[in-house]
Amino acid sequence: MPLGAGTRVVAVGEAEAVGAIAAAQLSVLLDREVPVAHDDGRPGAIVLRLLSGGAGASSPGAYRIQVDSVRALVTAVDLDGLRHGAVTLRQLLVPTTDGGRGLRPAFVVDAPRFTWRGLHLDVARSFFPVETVEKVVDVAAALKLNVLHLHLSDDQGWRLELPSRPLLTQISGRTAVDGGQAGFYTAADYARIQVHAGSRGITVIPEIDMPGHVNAAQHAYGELNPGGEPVPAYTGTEVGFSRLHPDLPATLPFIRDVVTEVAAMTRGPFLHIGGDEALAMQRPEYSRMIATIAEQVRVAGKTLVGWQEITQTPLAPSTVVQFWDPRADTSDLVDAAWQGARVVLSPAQHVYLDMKYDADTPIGSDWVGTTELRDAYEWEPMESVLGLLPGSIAGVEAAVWTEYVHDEQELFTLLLPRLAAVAEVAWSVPPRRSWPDFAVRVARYAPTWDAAGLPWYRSPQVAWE
Ligand code: TNX
Repeated sequence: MPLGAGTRVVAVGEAEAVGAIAAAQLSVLLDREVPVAHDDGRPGAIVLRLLSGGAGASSPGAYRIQVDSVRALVTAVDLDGLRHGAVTLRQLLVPTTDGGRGLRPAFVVDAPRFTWRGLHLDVARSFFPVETVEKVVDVAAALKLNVLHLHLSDDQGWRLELPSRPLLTQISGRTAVDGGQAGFYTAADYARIQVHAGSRGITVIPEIDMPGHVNAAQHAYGELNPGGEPVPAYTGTEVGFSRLHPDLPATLPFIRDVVTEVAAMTRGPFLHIGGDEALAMQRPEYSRMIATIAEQVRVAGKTLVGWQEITQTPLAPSTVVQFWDPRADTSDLVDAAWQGARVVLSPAQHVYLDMKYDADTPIGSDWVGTTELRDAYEWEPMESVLGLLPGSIAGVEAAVWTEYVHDEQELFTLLLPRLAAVAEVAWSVPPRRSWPDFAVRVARYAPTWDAAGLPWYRSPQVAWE
């Protein structure tokens, strides 16, 4: 179907907002205004059709595309499906013989394998402004991801302004890892990120890391320390040294207020409490603290998410547990999953996108090794934690930690192209995944990244144009 003066997006009712974003993106690609209009039957329409009453009738996020010589039709039973269809439609753009552009004829039926397809971004070690986060959201949405997990606090900084504890950001919003940027989000900034993400089908999950990784909180509030005095700011890259003290009178009110306020500011159903690397605590004490924090999350009406270490504690069946450390014993994690927890897989050796691509990569870390594009692609979620039942895997989440990633340039160079690889593992079933095939297809993203001004890594494993 040729695209040109008559091209328009037809989307009515609930689908209109999705249609408006699709039209705006097509306008950029075609360098001409693509309007959202009602269907008058003339050729050239890109119709986004939302079937009503489909909940339960089909898998969430599924879509169907039919493109012939006169029109393109995207059908879904939910808005996520329409969004996914609109993304795939852009990938059907081809040059036409007369030097213009068109959509190639196609019939596509597609649905995600996993409901949780995420990206974790550490804004605590190095801060990234709202504009950068919005660019990350756009990149994620173009890969059909649907979760943005923001690591908002750590030893090096606190990034979300909270009414009850203003010093968290007044003091620890100004600190960062050595070489990293400082800063914080106001409530309005955080709302803006969530609105932008939401309009692209992405749920924001805030993480406040406790009971370890809390030096920034203890730098702002001395009452969280046994001596009562604020600790110095921390700008290094060690982990596991800081901890909350459950016996101090200020600790429980701190946890309660932080959890309550973050929950109230958050549109999505999840609250991530970290729980990783509390190496300065003994197991029984750690376990009690997690139970206390989990109770506050429950009272605040959110579903608890935590790193795999939280499975040392009995958890409510709805809890989401995030696997990350391939070195760790996973028996508690597997038991928790058998008892009803849902598991998000972030195996560091495949999806920690702060790892260097190879030994010559100037930026990134290498504690789990180097991760070339193929390493991020060739792995199977069902095999990453042995003993899990397929039904307990919620999905897959890539992660970028920012001890050694300090600006937007570095961030996107680490994300692209590897995020495309992880996104495909999260979306496609094994029979639909093949490295040689992906290596060809991934090259087609490069012009779109270039057009968006996004830096990316020219992996030698791909024959880029
Ligand atoms: C481990 S993953 C961490 C982070 C580091 C990361 C660096 C996890 C739950 N904890 O604190 O930033 O490795 O790759």
